[in-house]
Amino acid sequence: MHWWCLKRGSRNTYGQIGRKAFLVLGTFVLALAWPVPQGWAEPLGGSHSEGKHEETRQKTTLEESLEGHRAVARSCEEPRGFRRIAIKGGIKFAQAGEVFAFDKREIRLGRCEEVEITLENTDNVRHALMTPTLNPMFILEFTGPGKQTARFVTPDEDITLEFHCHVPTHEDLGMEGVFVIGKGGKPKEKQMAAERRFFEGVGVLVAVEPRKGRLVVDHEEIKDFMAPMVMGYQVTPASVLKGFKAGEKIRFTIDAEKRAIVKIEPLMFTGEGTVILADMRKSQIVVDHKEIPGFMAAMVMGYPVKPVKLLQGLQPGDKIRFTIDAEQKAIVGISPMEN
Ligand SMILES: [Cu+2]
Repeated sequence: MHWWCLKRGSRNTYGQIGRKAFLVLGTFVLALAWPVPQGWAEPLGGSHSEGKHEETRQKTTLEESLEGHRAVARSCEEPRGFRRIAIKGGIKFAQAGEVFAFDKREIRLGRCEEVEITLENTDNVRHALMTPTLNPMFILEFTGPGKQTARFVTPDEDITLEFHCHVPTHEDLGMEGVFVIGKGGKPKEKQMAAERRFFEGVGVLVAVEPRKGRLVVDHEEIKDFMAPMVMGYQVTPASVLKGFKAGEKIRFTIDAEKRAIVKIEPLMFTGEGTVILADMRKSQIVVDHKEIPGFMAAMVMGYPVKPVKLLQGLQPGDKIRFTIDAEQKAIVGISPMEN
């Protein structure tokens, strides 16, 4: 099966040869970055880094909280060492601006080491010591005053793992710290991606093949998943592709477990209407438009316009056809209509 490639609307022989080279290089880089199995996703072009890409969208609180609790580090199979650590937790360890705290805030551990933690809770309330990102998760939780002991094995990796009191609000009130394992460091992107299931991307459809349940999309960076590039993906179910055409801007959701795109939403809508006001200074247009299917009912509405030069020469009463980019929340294309 061959996928023709089309990038930035150009299609020439030299470009195609260049892209074949990119395909090989891209596959190689991809194999390093994320274990994409053959057959469901393949790069069809080089990274399109020449364009300006939108800043990565803000994550929702839910996503952030899921991310915070994602297991990123696995214990090693055979511990190479052993150590005991005593940690105390309670009101009396709090510093200025805090209510609760641990007496130790940074604990250095070896790689692949069995660690026995004895937590002394010096308050008569419930406290915990939890490492949410360790896999399997480590937790000690009990009402004090008192002591409890449990063990875990550190991963064989230079990584910094946060620990905190899991009792609601206690972490924000100061009860947190870090285990620095080996030299410490951020979790590897690769591991993070492998543990995560859904990824959202934005791009322009290059080809749609409903019968094969496939699409090709020229997409922006997909955070923690893939650099900007032209890629072919499986789509499941294939009916998700219904109604989409090449050239459309979309937002799509990749299910890493199903190895396919499982959801597509349009990001471009076309409307028709009459100009009420074209304001170059504010880069806005007010337009009395018909229904924009899937986007908005018929109404008089003001929209930002990008770039502002699209407004040049427009007069009240002009009939126009316009394109709305739902991601930028702006009109990004305007063309005059006859009558
Ligand atoms: Cu607590």
